Amino acid sequence: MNNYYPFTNTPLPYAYDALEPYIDAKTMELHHDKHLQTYIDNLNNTLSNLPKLQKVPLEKMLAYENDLPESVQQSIRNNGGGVYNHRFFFDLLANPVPQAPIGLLAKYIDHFFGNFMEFQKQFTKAALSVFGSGYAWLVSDVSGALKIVTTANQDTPLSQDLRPILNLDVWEHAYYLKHYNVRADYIKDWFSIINWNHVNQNFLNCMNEYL
Ligand code: MN3
Repeated sequence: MNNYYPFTNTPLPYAYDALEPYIDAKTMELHHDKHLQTYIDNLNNTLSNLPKLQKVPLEKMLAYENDLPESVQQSIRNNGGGVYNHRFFFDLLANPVPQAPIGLLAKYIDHFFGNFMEFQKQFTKAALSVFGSGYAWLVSDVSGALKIVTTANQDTPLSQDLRPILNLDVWEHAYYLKHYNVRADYIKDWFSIINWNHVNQNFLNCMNEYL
């Protein structure tokens, strides 16, 4: 994973068709090779004559985006967010996967949401509520509490002092070829390909920050 300028489009950790029948190969190919590539190219262009920012890791630029020079703030928010959010999203998918959370995360989900079914309900509701393009997230706040939040466009939760654990891209380009306009069907299919091993690892990394 390269976190500094110049950013490169690292390959998906699985084949384009690995997520079939839940997400089709063509969607994955376009999503990774075209959409993510465009964010990477635009981010590199934005940073090309800013040597100081070239030494700042992507996550840090996004966490402190309000401190960035005004002339590039919006571009880094959009394109840097586009790179961060897509990498995060793609890395948490696999097929086949365990169909429910594992490890300590499973216990925390039960604690904060009641049970996994209730979590699914609340997460689905949040993902459906995103007007236009954006993401739904499971995050940990500074007190270690789990929360479901949404972000618009390519905004990330990092600037709100939230630690991402899981995200779902609900831009239409993520599902339109297969699921057409029916976001609810896409969300349902996405629940079948969440790599809970990696999600649990994200969760444990967040928890370690507070210890
Ligand atoms: Mn996308």
